[in-house]
Amino acid sequence: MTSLPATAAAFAQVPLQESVEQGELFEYILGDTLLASSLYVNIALAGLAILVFAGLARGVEDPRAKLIVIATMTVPVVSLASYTGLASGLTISILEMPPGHPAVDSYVTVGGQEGIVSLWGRYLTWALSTPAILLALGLLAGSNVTKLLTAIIFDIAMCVTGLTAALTTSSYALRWFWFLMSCAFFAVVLYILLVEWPDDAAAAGTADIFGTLKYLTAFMWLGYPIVWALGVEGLALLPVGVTSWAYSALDIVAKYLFGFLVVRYVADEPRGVTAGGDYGATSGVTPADD
Ligand code: RET
Repeated sequence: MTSLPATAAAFAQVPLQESVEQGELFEYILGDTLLASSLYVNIALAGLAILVFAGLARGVEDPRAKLIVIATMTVPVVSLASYTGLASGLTISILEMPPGHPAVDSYVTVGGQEGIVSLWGRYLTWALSTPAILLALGLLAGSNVTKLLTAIIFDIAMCVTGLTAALTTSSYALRWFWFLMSCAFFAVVLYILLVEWPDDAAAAGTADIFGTLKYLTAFMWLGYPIVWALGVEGLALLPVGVTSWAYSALDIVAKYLFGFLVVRYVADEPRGVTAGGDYGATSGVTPADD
């Protein structure tokens, strides 16, 4: 039997995980103008984007065109909730990094807890918003279901492993291992976007708009892992406010400008969007019987 002092000593070794109150995080964010503005500006823009997209798509009749609009509108809808969750302190934590992490020198203390400010809610909600972006792109390109699902599944895997990288506190090397795994999944998404879908779009007659969206998406999305690597989660070369603004700036283009271009194009209901046997098209094409 273990003696009482030995049990007490064992308990003393268990690190007590102090939890920071949401209210303390909410106020901490408000006290950091750069960090706060990176979130609140996006709450406003997400709300505006929902209204603008709905206004642009008012007269859309074709079910397939409507599906593309709904997929695109999902993005600011998720974004509004995501940024509100971050700003309220709900999806933010103070995390103590593993030994060797460069951010150890730039810790903050909130509610008695020391660590970095991790806005992990971003990675979580990307698992909902980025599949919607890919759904809109895949539908525009006239992708088959196999490619569409492959892109979406690997994209969700990318976001979840990115979240895991951010939340790993056991080992510095393990954080980067998760990061690399996420990059590998990202490569699959980029392959479909840049190699597979352009041919489909050419066949569907949407090559012009798809060409623009393809470059916009590939270029902007490549920015996210770069920000992760340079930001407070990775090499900690950028402070938390700058890291957060970098993501927010990428979001403004990758979500709102992207969405605007998609909805504006689809609102005219061009044949490339309404034709094709799948997804409730109205052009009178009889679906294949296989
Ligand atoms: C992480 C870190 C791990 C490695 C990779 C990443 C990629 C993230 C991307 C995010 C795109 C987000 C968008 C959000 C819009 O709502 C998770 C940063 C590869 C590509 C477009």
